[in-house]
Amino acid sequence: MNILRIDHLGIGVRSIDEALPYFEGVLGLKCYAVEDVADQKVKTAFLRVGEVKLELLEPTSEDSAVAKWLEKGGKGVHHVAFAVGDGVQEALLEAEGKGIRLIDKAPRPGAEQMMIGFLHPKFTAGILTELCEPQKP
Ligand code: CMX
Repeated sequence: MNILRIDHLGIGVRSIDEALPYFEGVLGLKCYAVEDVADQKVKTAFLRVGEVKLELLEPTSEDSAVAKWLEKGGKGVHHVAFAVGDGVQEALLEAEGKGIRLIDKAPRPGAEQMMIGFLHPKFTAGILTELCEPQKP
């Protein structure tokens, strides 16, 4: 599948404003971008940790996937995002061919000008898995 690295860890929070003082004030990380991802019904805040990023996810609608996850008691890491080298579409097809249920049949836009696609956690050792690559210009 040509996984290049972990791109980011998605961390679900009720409120970015309430979570940031821990990440910035205690861990000393810096939030460098805040972005609404309308398609996913979340507001995101990004912090860099070496070459990996943390993506804080605050639901912007009660019917967003993150809101439902929080509502059911979800806490902390919500998903792991892997950067793929040969395209998200190809990686999704490869995963499907190996029996993995796809959440996204085709890549869709995510934060930071990335194209993203999710694999279902029931088929991925319980880890909601995102595959991502930079959008092509
Ligand atoms: N990690 C692990 N398991 C998860 C999960 C998560 N983040 N979210 C849900 N699940 C599990 C649930 O616990 C549930 O398991 P059980 O059947 O054992 O109870 C199962 O998946 C189904 O969950 P559900 O609550 O019934 O919710 P849905 O089926 O409606 O949705 C999912 C689950 C994964 C398909 C949905 O959350 C989804 O489409 N996620 C992908 C999109 C997303 O999360 N976007 C936000 C991030 C945006 C970004 O990074 O830009």
